[in-house]
Amino acid sequence: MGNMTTEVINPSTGAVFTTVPSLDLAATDAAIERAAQAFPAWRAVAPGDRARLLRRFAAVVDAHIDELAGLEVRNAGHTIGNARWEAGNVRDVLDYYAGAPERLSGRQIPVPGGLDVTFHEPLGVVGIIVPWNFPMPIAGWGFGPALAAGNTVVLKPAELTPLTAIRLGELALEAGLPEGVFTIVPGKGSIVGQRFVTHPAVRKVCFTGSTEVGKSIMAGAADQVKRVTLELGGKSSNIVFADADLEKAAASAPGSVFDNAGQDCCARSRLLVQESVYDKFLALLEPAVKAFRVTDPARTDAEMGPLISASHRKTVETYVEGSDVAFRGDAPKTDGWWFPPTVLLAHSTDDPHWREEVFGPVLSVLPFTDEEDAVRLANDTEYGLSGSLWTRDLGRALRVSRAVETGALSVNSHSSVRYWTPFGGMKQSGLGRELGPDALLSFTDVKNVFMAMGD
Ligand code: TAP
Repeated sequence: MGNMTTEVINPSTGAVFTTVPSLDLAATDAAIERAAQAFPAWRAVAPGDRARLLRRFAAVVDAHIDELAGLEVRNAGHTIGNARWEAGNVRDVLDYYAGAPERLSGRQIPVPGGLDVTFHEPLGVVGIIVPWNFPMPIAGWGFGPALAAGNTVVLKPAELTPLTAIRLGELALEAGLPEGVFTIVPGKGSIVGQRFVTHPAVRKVCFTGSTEVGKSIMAGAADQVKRVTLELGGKSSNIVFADADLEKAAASAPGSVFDNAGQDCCARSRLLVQESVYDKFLALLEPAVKAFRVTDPARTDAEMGPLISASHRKTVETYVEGSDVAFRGDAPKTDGWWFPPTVLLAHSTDDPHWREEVFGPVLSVLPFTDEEDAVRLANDTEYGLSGSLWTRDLGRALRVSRAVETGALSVNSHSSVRYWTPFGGMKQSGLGRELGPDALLSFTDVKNVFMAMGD
């Protein structure tokens, strides 16, 4: 292990509460080499046995939900309700992909002169790079299907939020996964993360984080034609048509952008309201925003905790300074990186809070005239991750769903992530899809085998 350490801070108080190792290049190489050595035996584990091990891993995670959730409340300021869901999501994703090893079928293709079959071969070592905003789920969306397909995994948590990943690595061993199959490599993106990109034994990198770093990873991966899955930024729209259930749309809008203090790539941080109901809708929205409970995230009634760090809070603040504030909620005035839910009126599509990903509890509002205008405004961004639309008109719901360029859209709700269904971005929000029935195949390569029949 490298001899450096990182201080881990509780964002609700600003206080350091533990330290973790930060691995250097030699230690990273050693972890990758152990993962490469563990690969042949892991891919050879019989499908039913690999499935059983993943189910056991899921069961061990389930037995530690409260502990894992408690770590995330302290380390990331997530509300306890969210953190329990997140730990449960790791369990569910493991259970879901535990069904995969026994169903990873190839095809038999009719050809003359013999037998032709395809195999979905595991890639080898998969490197997973995780951001700080959802440390547990994003880790699980990578390692669940990667392990199920027969790969070994090295995983780098974000420096700010390493604790749950480190614990999941220990729980994997407790569940009986062999040494080297799933290794947590805490450290810096510029050292550990970069090494996943450059080390030839790492055959695929799954990266979730900023579009800027994602682009550099894609460029770096080209050198070895390394596979990548990228889940990047977003600037998603919540489109409210005049014919919608306005009360319901207004009541749910705060959660769609302020959940996890807005540090969610799927946050509906743009609110598009049809102009005929614009004033009425804002009047309904104001009390909902003011009632959004920002408090100690360990409290079961907390709806929002603090931002992740002091520097991130400064960045978020720059979007509010000098902007037209419609109304704001409340936040504790104590130590810690608190920020109140804030609604801003956009005056132009060039306003930075309308155009850029704020990644904080800031909602930018703009009126639109008709369906065509709504679609044009929603698509006026380099991102394309998620979004919502509210209408009672089924035809319009279908037309707008097809027209908005995003990877995941919900009608009369704000759902983006369900482990049964594909998740990922269009345009500069990403490349590839996680979760759902097909994600497994992105951790494999197809091999075609022809066997001559003979005479
Ligand atoms: P990033 O700075 O991109 O960091 C993400 C991860 O990449 C961290 O583990 C980071 O390590 C590592 N990293 C940084 N530089 C690297 C490099 N040169 N090579 C390899 N790895 C490197 O983003 P962030 O600030 O953590 O997260 C916020 C952003 O991520 C937002 O823009 C958000 O939209 C996006 N995001 C997107 C999604 C999805 S699903 N699309 C989900 C979450 C977040 P360190 O720990 O050293 O920084």
